[in-house]
Amino acid sequence: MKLIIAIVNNEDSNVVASALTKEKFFVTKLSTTGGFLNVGNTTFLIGADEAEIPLVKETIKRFSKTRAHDAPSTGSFGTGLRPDGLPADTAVNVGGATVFVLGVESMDKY
Ligand code: 2BA
Repeated sequence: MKLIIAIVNNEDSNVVASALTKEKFFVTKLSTTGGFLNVGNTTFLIGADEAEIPLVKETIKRFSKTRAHDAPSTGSFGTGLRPDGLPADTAVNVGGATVFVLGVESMDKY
């Protein structure tokens, strides 16, 4: 058993959730916020067998688009913690999706 943690753009989250559910995967969606842009994204938790990981990844990848997003102004960092060397008004590419796969010691449903 593996736990897939996938961070997906909010705009793609409904279609990704639908596609995973259609493939019979169990999915939990968390409302999360990216630490860099400070905008909302969606984190999926998916428990699946190891053999199913390629299909989970392919499904997420198929529906997760890459988008340009303006990097925050210095003020958005609150205390001027904008990373060095990042010019003002820089756009960054966000996504498709960022996917982690973790081992699971056990999973029980009561
Ligand atoms: P954010 O942290 O809001 O990052 C949004 C985008 O900003 C990133 O897109 C990347 O292009 C850029 N970025 C992030 N941190 C940066 C930095 N320190 N310096 C310069 N540019 C930076 P993605 O890489 O596609 O990430 C999308 C979202 O996925 C992130 O939102 C974050 O919520 C999550 N994420 C990505 N990599 C992660 C990691 N290694 N660990 C935890 N969360 C991650």
